[in-house]
Amino acid sequence: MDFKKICVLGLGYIGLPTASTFSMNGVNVVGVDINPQVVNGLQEGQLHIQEPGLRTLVQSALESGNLIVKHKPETADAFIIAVPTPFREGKRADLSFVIAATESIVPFLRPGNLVVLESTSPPGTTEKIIAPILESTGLKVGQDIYLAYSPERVLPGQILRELIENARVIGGIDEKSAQTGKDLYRIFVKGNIILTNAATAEMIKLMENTYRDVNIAIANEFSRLADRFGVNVWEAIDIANLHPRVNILKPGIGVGGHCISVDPWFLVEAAPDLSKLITTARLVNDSQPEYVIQLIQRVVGADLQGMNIALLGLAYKAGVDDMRESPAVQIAHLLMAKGAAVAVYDPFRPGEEIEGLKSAASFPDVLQNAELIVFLVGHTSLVDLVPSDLKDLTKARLIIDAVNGWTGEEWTRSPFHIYHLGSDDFPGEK
Ligand code: SAJ
Repeated sequence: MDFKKICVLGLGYIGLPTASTFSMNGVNVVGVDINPQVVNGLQEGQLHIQEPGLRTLVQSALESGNLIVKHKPETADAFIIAVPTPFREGKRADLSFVIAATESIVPFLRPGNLVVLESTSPPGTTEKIIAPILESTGLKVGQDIYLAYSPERVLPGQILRELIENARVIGGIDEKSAQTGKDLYRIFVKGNIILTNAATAEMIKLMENTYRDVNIAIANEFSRLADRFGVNVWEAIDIANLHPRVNILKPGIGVGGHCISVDPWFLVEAAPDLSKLITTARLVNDSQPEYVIQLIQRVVGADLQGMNIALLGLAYKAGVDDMRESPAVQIAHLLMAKGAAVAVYDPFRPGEEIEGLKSAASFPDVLQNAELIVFLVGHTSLVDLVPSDLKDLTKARLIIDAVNGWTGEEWTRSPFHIYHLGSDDFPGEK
């Protein structure tokens, strides 16, 4: 099938790169977002999100004339739905954006159109929720129009490259839909395109992120066990990973972001009786910020009232500016609730207001009054610091390094006393 014009609904971290990449490959793209600020900003060349290379890509796409940005969809050969699926209370998937986006294309559907859902969704969503909405037009899915589920699998920080190079799964409601989906993504995807059915594709996406969550949970649990047994977990993981069938991930301050900390709950919601391990892994990762607070208290004592603590890094992971569901932000709030005087700094958002916290304008600023420094997010610019970069900026001599970024002799011999999460050096009850 030939795609001359497509409509992409939702211009966030996935929709915007996808729309821009299609338009740079000669397709006319109408990018749609319900948020007027997003649409107006993009029309003036302003981006509402940060991702390496995205600004240049979007600007080129807009300048080429192939990408236009609007509030509402219009007729097209294909529609891609890439809106968020957050969760509402009780850890249940909120499909209201997916449903609203699907309903918004109904007046513009024509025979021969393809609709692709990219948003992460509970198993069965494409067949049981999307198909009936599309069929309210009288058009029959599988006969008059094509419908597929194709999960995005790109890693924030590397979206533009992974969008093109990663293998792509396309789950059709029937074979013809899957094949039509392949024709569409082949326009720019260089990786393998694997065809399957819609429910399998939905499950694959959830399995991938759940697998990662469970793997991180066991790393976090290993770090607590290592602390109890007087072992350095980082060294132990490195050595264990030399085994050809072992690949343990890294412990840390918890799992953030809008994917891995959310998606496993979609499986739990769909089948709580069958997902005990998944539930436990979520609870382990969600409790990690509290564990970090306990580590801090083991170093400086239980009473944090009035203590000046500098937190380095606020993003949900290293190398991104995204603060959504960030365990670092959670740690800042937990410390403030205990009366600590918290100063925060993220090199990606200096001077900005983030979830009720104000990032210091510069690295020296965050250290000014610090009595304790806690290194939370391993942004390269922070990992690369050496003791002499800090020592004259602060009177603090205690550091808790939760990312194992400041190691080696220069740190051991420095005037700082450093405690590393998951290592054998923490005082107090183990
Ligand atoms: N984390 C650890 N230890 C690790 C790896 C990660 O504690 O060893 C933490 C990070 O610091 C972060 C969280 O986990 O807080 C998630 O980070 P991530 O890099 O593992 O994943 P995301 O959420 O940025 O992107 C994931 C990716 N999924 C997989 O790798 C299976 C990406 O490919 C998906 O497209 C994305 O979720 C998504 O949108 O679903």
